[in-house]
Amino acid sequence: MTPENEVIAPVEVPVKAYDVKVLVAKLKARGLDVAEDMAMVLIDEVSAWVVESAVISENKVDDIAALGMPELVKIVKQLADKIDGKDEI
Ligand SMILES: [Ca+2]
Repeated sequence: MTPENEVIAPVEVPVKAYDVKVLVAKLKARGLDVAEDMAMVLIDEVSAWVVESAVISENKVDDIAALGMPELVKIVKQLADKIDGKDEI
């Protein structure tokens, strides 16, 4: 229950699936201003960390997820490439 005079901000629903601009804006709002080159580093390191962990973990589900990582990285990097407004990949 909210007070009668409380202003509730409208929820913004992205109109485009996997819109990197939306993600970057969300991160910036949380204090993480991500430049394209840093996004690429994050993608490389997080994906490598997940695959390395999948190999040594006892969980078998992450082994299957790790198999799709190269294709996922390719897709995510193409999206991250749009952060600076220039398509370079
Ligand atoms: Ca770019």
